[in-house]
Amino acid sequence: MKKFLYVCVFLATSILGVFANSAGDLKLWYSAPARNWWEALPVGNSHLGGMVFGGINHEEIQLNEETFWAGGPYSNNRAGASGYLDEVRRLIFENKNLEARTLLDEKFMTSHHGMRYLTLGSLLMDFNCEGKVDSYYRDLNLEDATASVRFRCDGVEYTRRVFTSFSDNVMVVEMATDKGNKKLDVDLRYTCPLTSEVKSEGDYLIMKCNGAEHEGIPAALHAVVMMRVKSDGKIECKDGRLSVRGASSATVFLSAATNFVNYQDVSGDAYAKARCAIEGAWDKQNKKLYDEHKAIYSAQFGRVALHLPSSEFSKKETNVRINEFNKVKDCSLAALMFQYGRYLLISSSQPGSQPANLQGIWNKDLYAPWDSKYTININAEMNYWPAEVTNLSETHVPFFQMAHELSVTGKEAARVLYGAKGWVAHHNTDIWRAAGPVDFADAGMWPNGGAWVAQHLWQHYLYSGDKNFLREYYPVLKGTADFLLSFMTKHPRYGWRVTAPSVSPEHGPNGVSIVAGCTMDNQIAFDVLSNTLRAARIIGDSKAYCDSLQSLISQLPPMQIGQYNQLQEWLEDVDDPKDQHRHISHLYGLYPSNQISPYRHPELFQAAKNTLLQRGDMATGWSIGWKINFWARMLDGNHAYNIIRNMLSLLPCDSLAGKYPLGRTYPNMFDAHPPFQIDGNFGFTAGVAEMLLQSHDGAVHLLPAVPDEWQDGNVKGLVARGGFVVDMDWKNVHLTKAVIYSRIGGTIRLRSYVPLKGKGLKRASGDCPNELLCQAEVASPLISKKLSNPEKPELKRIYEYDLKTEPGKRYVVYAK
Ligand code: FUC
Repeated sequence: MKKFLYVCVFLATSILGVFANSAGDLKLWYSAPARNWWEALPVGNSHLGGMVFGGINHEEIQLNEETFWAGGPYSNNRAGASGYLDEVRRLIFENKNLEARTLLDEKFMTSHHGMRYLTLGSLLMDFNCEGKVDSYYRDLNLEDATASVRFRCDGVEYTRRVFTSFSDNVMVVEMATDKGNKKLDVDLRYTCPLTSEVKSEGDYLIMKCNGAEHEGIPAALHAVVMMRVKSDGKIECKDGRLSVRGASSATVFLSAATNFVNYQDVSGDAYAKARCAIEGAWDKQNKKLYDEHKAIYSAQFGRVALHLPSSEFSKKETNVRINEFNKVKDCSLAALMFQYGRYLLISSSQPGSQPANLQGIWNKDLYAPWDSKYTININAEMNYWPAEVTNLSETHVPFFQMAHELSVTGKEAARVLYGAKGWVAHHNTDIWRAAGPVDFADAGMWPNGGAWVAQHLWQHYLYSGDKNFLREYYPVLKGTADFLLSFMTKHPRYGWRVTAPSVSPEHGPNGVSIVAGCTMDNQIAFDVLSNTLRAARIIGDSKAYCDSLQSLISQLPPMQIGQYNQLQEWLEDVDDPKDQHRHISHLYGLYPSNQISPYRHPELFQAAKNTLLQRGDMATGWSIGWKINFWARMLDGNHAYNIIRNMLSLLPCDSLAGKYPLGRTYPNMFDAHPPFQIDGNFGFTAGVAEMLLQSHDGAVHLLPAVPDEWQDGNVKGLVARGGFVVDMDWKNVHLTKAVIYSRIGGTIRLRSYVPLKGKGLKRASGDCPNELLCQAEVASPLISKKLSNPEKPELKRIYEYDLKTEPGKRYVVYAK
């Protein structure tokens, strides 16, 4: 009896030990295998992705390779379209928007609406665990980017660990039984919904998967997946299976590649690439493989730490925590979601890879929602909002590369569609960098996709101060300004220069979206022109060119306040205060841009707030992500936290969406539009960062929007414009200490709600002393004549200090 008790206590403590460990802020964990894809856990190294189900007798790892897309190089610029531009404009200016839309649908669209991102099928694993199973546990560890499974079957402990190596570009699946027990039998095979063939080649099991035709564009890509196993058991590779028998451990090396070289070239050797990856990894000991993987991953992930108050509820498994988030106090779940966004960005976007698409790199379907493409009227940009501020600048690189490639395809689009100079892209693109309009005119005729994407180049410069980077990408940035210089036309009624035709994304008064010069267009144009102007001055472009930019800036329409004290979405005052549309495009100027400041233009700030209140707090996943950032910019941490609550609400899976109308987070913490769209995860992460640190409005604002719920906490490693890395501690929602590391020197202007002390701190005086921090401006004078309720925003008192820094030095400041 004593012995039995001892065994029970031992088992209980070891299981509790597991649970206690896994209750940390950096693990997603579960007590049962995934029943569906939204419970499976994502691993990825930006090229290769896997969704790990963690089954007991039957494991599935759904596979993706980032370049496996349908179709092949193509263009969707409609020949002859530019011949109809004047007619379209005439109709718009005569208020015949419906007729303009009909003409656009007829003359500007093609049958090519973008290619789709494909799944690569799955790796299936069948085991021999027939007996009684207990002590099941699986997790995703954000500290080392591994997914693990363990359980006991008939008293034998089985473990599995999966990672997609950042150093060797292979997926590694390590399996073992405890105490060298030779009980491990496993059969490995592939399944793929596309036409595929599987063959063995020595001890390699290889699948060749044909790509897919789409909208008449033939499949130019195929993929090769291969795997090989190391084990102390007996290995056999035949009849479409790799089998291991009587092993105590086995390690699968799996690789995948396509013949994609770049958006114009599909002459790659998929087989050679996949084989080379496995051969490169094969001779390494498992420990070395893991160590090298972890070193690369954690060098990025480990730069930022965030601690928010935890409670007894934080110890529960992840799906339970999401389900209970709105009923109990478990603030640290928001920290986990924040870090998960960083994990997903690192795992889906690395230099040399494709940018993260609508689902990052994780897609189980042949026909994914919205083709899992790049929607560049908000979603793809949102993916990269956390990149600089959460210290993951290298993840931004694929997006810069995409901007460069679009500047090539978009030059042709500008010429063919509008007879214009420079380059343009519309509201979608894909791996082939199609730049023409897609879907239908009301959504697709939006000429700002390239312009918005290119703003990320300027933002990278503001965070890094890297003039070589600016020089390299200046032609891309300038190309968006060149387009506007030749495309924007004088509005016959108002005299302002406007974009026409255009839309305020996916939204229009009276059901027609086609308009001239909506507010978002004007704000984007202001960014394009004024940031290109700054870059032109740094690079030393001609005075004549700078003057032309300046002149167009002065002719842009102003932001306007309408009859409901709202910021107008269009040139005319036609907003509906009851409209809850997910796109709040006219607040682009509030976030991600910086054209609406509470200090410089309080009326405009108040109007933006009214717009936000009118649109409400609930939305699709990505729109909630945007709203967190908006409320952070409103300097209202409590409201931002309410939006966080809306995001952290469980949706078990898509088939139950009807029963969980408010569910916005799946059990695996993927964000739910629904369906799954990764932008919501990235918008969330950027939003939390924005609540803690802002640097867009002439200063580095420490803790601008901490909610009351986050009483005490600390954050390390966030980055401000000007290249300042900031650590902060707070108590009772007030800053107690900040440590600032200066990467490139320069004076930092600090803004805080509490008075500060510290060596070298001086009360701020005069203009903002750092050009990377003083990008704050409003396009042109505000029209406020219709403001019927001129409420001033209630702002907390701020304190501002200047601190001169040297590159590579650290500075400490304290609350007085
Ligand atoms: C835009 C949005 C949708 C969705 C799609 C991918 O069309 O309006 O909500 O996010 O992109």
